[in-house]
Amino acid sequence: MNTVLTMEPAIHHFSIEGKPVACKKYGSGHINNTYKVTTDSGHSYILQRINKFVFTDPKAVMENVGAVTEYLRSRVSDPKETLNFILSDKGVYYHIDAEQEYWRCYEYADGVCLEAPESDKDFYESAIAFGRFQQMLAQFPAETLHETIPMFHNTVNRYCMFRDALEADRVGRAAGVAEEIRFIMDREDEAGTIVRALDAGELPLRVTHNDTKLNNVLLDKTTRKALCVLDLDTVMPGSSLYDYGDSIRFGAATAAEDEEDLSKMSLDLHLFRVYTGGYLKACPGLLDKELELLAMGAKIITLELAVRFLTDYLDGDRYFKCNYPTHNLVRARTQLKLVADMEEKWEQMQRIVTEEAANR
Ligand code: ADP
Ligand code: GN1
Ligand code: MG
Repeated sequence: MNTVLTMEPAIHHFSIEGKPVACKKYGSGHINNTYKVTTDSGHSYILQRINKFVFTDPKAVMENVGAVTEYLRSRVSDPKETLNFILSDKGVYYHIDAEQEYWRCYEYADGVCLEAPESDKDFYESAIAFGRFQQMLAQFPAETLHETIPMFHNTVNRYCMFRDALEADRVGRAAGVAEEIRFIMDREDEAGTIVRALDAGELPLRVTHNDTKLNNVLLDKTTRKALCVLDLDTVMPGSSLYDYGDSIRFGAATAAEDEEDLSKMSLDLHLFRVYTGGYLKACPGLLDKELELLAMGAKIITLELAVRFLTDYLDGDRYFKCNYPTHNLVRARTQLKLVADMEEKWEQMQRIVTEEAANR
């Protein structure tokens, strides 16, 4: 994946140190086009083309990201603990090229970015990073943030979009996924639990990250301590339950998000406990109702991701990057298998949350 490319010309519009000499595709994000650029003075940068299909207002994204990183910078002890964006020749945090594509550039942080935890400590540290992030943004003025993707984690609306895609059946794939559709529809009522509780004012609306996968956090190379939270594109008002849950969905799973052998996919209860303990420690302000629904957060976000992957499959793979034609279907199936396993382990998940909450 890290192939050497010719230099992306957008880099010349940012005030970087040295002359850019190498440019490689980088990382395994599903949304933006990411490159690592190195210069002759030994500096490295991340250069990204923002996905305009996903983020229809890239300026609003960069206003959010700029405001959040500036706010965090005034609260962290070391500038490496937050992303450091580079100004363009127009004095803003983005560059618009001749094709009206938006680019941004920020300092490459020399750390470890994992697809799966290599030890309990790695996963614990990611919980500390996301928990601390949540805690640091507790007083951030939420009303100043743009809703960069409207109703991003509104699971009820995700079901509506799923129904629309099913009805439209743009590429004729609906007939082949009847079993998956049934599994999803059988859980529709439960999937709305968080949205209903937010609407009823029983759960607080917080400033949340909304994309808390393990590969969106950076660990220190030597100490393996949490260094920095990445991918701030979806920082918006939301629920802590989706943030906590998404980390579990991705990092406490025994297989990759796109594992084809479903027998390999389950919930690792030990890692579930590790993350829960770390998150509750780093984010002590969670309310009783949030604690009560924490395990539900993990189940609902996993279901939501299954719905989103299957919606995109039915829609002809326009949203998530895919490496082969059934990639989204494979992803949806692994998520559904994980939901089924969580149902098997439901009582144990609830007990672990209660125990870790009591041990805080
Ligand atoms: P996407 O929205 O496509 O997921 P990300 O912003 O998460 O894009 O970036 C993709 C990947 O690039 C990340 O998962 C991480 O591996 C790597 N990455 C992003 N920012 C940095 C950074 N500042 N330093 C080092 N690696 C980074
Ligand atoms: C996308 O950008 P990335 O790869 O970190 C997606 C998340 C999904 C995730 C599934 C803006 O995250 O919502 O949970 O894929 N980001 C957006 O892996 O839709
Ligand atoms: Mg990412």
